[in-house]
Amino acid sequence: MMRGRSLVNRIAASIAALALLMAGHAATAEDGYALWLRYAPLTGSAKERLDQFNPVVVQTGEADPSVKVAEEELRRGLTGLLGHVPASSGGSPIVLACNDGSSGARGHFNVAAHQQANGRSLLAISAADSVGCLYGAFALLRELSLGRDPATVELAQAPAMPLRMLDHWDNPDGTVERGYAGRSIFDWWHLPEELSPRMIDYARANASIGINGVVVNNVNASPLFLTERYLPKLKRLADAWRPYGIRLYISVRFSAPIEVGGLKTADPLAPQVKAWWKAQAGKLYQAIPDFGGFLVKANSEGQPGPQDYHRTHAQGANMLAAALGNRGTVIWRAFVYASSGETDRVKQAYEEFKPLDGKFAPNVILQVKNGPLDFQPREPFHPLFGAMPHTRMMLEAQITREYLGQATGIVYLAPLWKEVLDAPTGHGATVAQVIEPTGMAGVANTGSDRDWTGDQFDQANWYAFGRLAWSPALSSDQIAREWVGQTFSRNPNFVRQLVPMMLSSRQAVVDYMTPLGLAHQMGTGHHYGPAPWVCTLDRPEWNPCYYNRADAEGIGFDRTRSGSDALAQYAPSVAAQWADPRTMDENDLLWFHHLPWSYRTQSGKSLWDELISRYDRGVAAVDSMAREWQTLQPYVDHERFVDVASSLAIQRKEARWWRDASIAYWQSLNHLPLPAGERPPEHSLSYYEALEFPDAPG
Ligand code: BDP
Repeated sequence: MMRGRSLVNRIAASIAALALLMAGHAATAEDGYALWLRYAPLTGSAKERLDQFNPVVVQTGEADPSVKVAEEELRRGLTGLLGHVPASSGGSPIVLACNDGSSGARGHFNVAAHQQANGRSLLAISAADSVGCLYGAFALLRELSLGRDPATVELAQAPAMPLRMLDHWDNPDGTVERGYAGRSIFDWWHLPEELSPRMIDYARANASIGINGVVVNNVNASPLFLTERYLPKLKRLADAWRPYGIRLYISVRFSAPIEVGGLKTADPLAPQVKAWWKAQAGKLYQAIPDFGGFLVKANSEGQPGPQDYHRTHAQGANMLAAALGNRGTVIWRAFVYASSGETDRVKQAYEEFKPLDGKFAPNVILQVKNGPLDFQPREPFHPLFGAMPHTRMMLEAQITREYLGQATGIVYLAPLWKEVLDAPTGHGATVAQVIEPTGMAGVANTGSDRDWTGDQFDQANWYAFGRLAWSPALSSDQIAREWVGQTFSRNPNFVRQLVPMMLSSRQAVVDYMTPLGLAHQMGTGHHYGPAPWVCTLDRPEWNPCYYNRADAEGIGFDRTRSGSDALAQYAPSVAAQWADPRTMDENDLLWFHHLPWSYRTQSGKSLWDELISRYDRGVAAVDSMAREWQTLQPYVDHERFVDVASSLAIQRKEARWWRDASIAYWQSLNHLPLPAGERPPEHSLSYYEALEFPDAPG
């Protein structure tokens, strides 16, 4: 009896130790590195169904690298989901058919379960090409990760747009412009000899959401990327990513012919300049046969460009397009504003590019930011969408949160992008429809931090960007559900509570930072924290005061006919919706209108009171996220629970800081009392004005 008990105890103790070990193992893995590709073991009925299905990954013996990667991923994913290595025979085969003769968009796939004569199911992943198969494998794993019954899986998908890209603002020295997740993930120093395993995990993550193009360097481009020294480095990356369906692109500096080519000019019409770029393209293609092309920021914020030689953007872009030939694409950015003169900054891109409609070569794409200013918490969509019917146009979004609190707390960006994608341009199409023939690029938020994005919840933004580029029709809600289920927990209670928090988090950041259509009120340079008082910078449009136009009487930017008339750049049906402050969506109120503080808003409150209630609403929303997160502890591993909790604590402080500093400044102008019962700012205006952030990253 005693002996029996002690044996039982010993066995129990070893089981406990093993469980601890496994838990320990899991805990060390739960640092966010695995992203949404965790493949955590299924439980309950989902586990029973997969066990019963007993998937067997059929080895095709195909030499195609993408097929091999797909098979590997299926094995890896199923091992995680099953809790053991999948059987090698006797179960339900998963078969890849990667040359099924179908036509359609590159990357499309079908996944379907069939009943076999022997009574077992068979899961077929079929596609016209091997990358389609890889996408199919990832899609199947996503379904299974979310607990779907393998015997009933039926997917038929195709990417909505051909180009689904990440733009990295990474520099050769390892810094990342507007990066908040550590240093660059690209190790140019050790390349080409060493390829960090991170480069493969990065490619897996991208392929899993359908990203198929990566610009590896900053738009404020170093000419180094066009030197012989960098060619083998770029080649090594391109070779590593090819199986994952990712093409490599680089940002180029327009004056590179002078800086690294030894020429006296970079004039796009000069024969020696044309010849130099052609030779560069030739070398790139020789090393990287599927090289994607060039991304160009020209004549913007001090960058060189064709206008330095009195040539147009089209002349500059077309010269590079000719150098690439029809194998590659020039992606020319529309983010420009003049370094002299004064027009409303939000009007300038339209003024410069609209007259060039139809003048760009067929392999040039104009890349337009979602809004006409610069990645603000909320902007109306860019008036160029739909306004250049003879120009290929893609959308540029910012995944890294330069102006939205950088990498703290929870700010889920899918609702921001959806707002733009779903907007009718008034030219007969929504923004999504305008860009669908072309694509979407997202400014990446990755870095060397273990969790990749500096904040667990910013992984959701990388994920959401890819999913929306794959299908802009997906809802923010569905994408959040997918991400939460794969990344944290599939527990329905957890998902039910967390997803609404994510969905409302973007409006929260708008509310506590720049409510009612205010914009660009962030601290100069670092763009972190509030600075609406700044009014002394050289260029007028660098100053927050330029955008708020606040004084004793009122606040807001008049962009109607009585003001800058930026409204006239929109199609008449769209302009009409914003023309009247009394009927328009007040989310954009002060973007288009300058109004007295006493103006009666749709809530019946004065503009001043409404503004304050919006700040309060934002602060309250963050408080409530932080409170709710505490209740979610039972569902989340300790490491990530604590990580998110401390990040939310910072966001709570930031929300108060934004509210208080903004109110203190507006009060210094309008001298209005706070509505009864309102908490006064915690500090004086001079306190907020004196804050400095010399060590801010990015
Ligand atoms: C702004 C950033 C700046 C970028 C610029 C751009 O502050 O760092 O270089 O956009 O998009 O948002 O070119």
